[in-house]
Amino acid sequence: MRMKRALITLWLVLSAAAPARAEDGYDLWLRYRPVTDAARLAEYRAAVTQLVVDGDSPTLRAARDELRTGLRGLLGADVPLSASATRDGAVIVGTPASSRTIGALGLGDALRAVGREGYVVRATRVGGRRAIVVAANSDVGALYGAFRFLRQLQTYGTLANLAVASAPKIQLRLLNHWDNLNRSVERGYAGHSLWAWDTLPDASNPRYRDYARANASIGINGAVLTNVNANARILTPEYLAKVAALANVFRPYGVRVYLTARFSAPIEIGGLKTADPLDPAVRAWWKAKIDSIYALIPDFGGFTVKANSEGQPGPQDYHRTHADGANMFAEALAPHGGVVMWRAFVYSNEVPVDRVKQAYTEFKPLDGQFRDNAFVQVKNGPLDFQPREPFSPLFGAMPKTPLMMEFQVTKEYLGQDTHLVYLGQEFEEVLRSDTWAKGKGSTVAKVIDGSLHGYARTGIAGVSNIGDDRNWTGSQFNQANWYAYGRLAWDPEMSASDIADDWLRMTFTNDPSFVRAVKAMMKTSREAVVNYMTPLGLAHIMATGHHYGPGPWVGGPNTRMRADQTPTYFHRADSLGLGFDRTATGSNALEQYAPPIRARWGNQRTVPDSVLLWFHHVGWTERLPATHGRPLWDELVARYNAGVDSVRAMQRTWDAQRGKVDDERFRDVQSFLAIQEKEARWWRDAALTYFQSFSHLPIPARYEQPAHPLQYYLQVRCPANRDKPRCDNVP
Ligand code: GCV
Repeated sequence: MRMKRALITLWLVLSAAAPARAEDGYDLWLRYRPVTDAARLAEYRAAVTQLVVDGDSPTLRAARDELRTGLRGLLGADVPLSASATRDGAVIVGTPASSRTIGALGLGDALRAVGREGYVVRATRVGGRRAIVVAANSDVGALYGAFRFLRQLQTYGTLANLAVASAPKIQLRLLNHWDNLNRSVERGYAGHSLWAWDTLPDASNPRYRDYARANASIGINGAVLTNVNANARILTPEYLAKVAALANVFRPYGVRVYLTARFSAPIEIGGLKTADPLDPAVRAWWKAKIDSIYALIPDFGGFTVKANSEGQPGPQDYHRTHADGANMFAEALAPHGGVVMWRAFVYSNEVPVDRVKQAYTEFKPLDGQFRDNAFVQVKNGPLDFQPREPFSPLFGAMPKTPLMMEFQVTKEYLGQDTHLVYLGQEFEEVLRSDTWAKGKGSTVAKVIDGSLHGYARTGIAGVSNIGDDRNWTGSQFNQANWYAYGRLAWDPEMSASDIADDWLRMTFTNDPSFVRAVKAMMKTSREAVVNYMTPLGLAHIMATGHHYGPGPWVGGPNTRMRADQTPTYFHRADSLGLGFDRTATGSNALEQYAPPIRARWGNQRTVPDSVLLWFHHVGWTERLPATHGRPLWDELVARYNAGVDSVRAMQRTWDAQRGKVDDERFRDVQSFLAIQEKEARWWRDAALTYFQSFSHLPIPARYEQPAHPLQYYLQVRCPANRDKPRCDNVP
């Protein structure tokens, strides 16, 4: 025993002294670096002595390979493969169908409870010997279980009495890639698209597999490969062959491919004169197209469709409804088991009374008219992925139509690549929001996991933040948002804090002082961005087009843009006050919510500060509970300053981690936080000097005064149409 300890200590010393592998973020949360806690390492080495993977499907081979790589990295030595458990410490992986050992273990009830994709990971005895069983009903369940087992070691959890059972609460857990065929990525801040259409299908790329591995490790089981602003060419045989090649790489990892369908494809690539969804020739064209896709990709998932929104064609062009359009696809996909995900992000040609009312107005009347393999995919809020919005009133309002959640993982409106914002907090806030659709406790999570309305199908989509940057997501901490999205898609009731804990341990270090401090930092980061960009329920005051940096002044009669695309439309500042009256005296968007919410949010005495200016136009000197009894102007100044202060606190927290993590990533994060601090000040000063031109009130002397007059901020330019807008003259 003494000898063993000494050897372990020697190995720890040697591995610490060995030249470190470059930490460029490529490995994500699957780093598998040596366990540095000697007691845990001893425990793991005793508990894991051989690997038995029963079955030889591509998916079980992927599980075996992952376990071998992971265990070798974590334990510092190969764990030998064995055909059967011959000693204490076997890790046995498989399904009752692939493994006689697992079949004989009497896991029937436990396995029944975890369904097709779930798993059971258990310390047990097999033939009188200690073993750990990773069991599932399907090969992909076993793969998920293998990742879960590795996570136990990566996070330094004990293996004693290990007893984990888990099943996803949502069936379709998808990433939506807004990737174009020229490899640009709409709202992408991490380089080019991963999909190298020019070299597919002939050339593969290790990143395709690593992408699928990363997704499988968090349970993501589908990828919509193309932009919702769709290009019909993806549906041509040339491109479908490329899609099939990607599908082949992803398949062992349980990741199915989906595409976006351009509604006018029958005209553009089919030679038809119309795309009318009720025209028999159009329907026949789509049916034939879909049949041809399944001939190439038998497990093709289906289509996401953006129609009659922001200039995209759709059924309304032919005076048909969204349901008519969706049902045409659903009917053709149904025989193959495919689905259509019809987006509710509609943005019609007419400027509406209030843009945030539109999705509900158009879709609610269609409830019950969609075929059962059609989803309606709804953005988390009624507007467009703002730092904070109330939940979309559609959640809870369409009991007869499976609603999918659409989150945006890429941070279009939240500082894009550089600002550190942990979206776990935002996703959690939305998922826990109570719609009151069936009384108290009717949370958004229960709507989308199907439990509230008994949906037979369930799904969730996250707009991907992934590109070909070496670190995948443009910044080290943006990886946490991909990770958190996947974990919440598996279980929408999980705590964002627990997810951050796991992510930090796997991505950086298990050092408890690091995990404690940096987790706290991540948890405050979302409120920080809300405060320095859009406090108190403000929204969409970003510069127009690229949405990077402040632009609250954009709008009014002198712009050539539609009113409802401009910040002045949304914040409604005037000499009296600030905010959009969405109560009965204004646009009455509030009527789209359930009565208890209407009552609370509609009353200035009870509305929470988080949505104050979303629903109310408040006088500059008005004192409300939501402004902590301070005049609105003072509260606004306090919030913008709090945002900047939080970023400075984040910097201090991070600076204190020097030496606890590798230098490469430490410096990366540090330099981005410096950009964030500078830009938080820019946001604060630009917004406050602008709003001050209405309030005519001073910024109290106890606060930092703006570095420049409003005129200065008006001339800061961020070039549009760049992957990563960098702005000139940021103060
Ligand atoms: C893909 C916002 C974004 C657009 C995006 C659109 C959508 O308007 O700015 O880039 O288009 O949402 O979700 O369809």
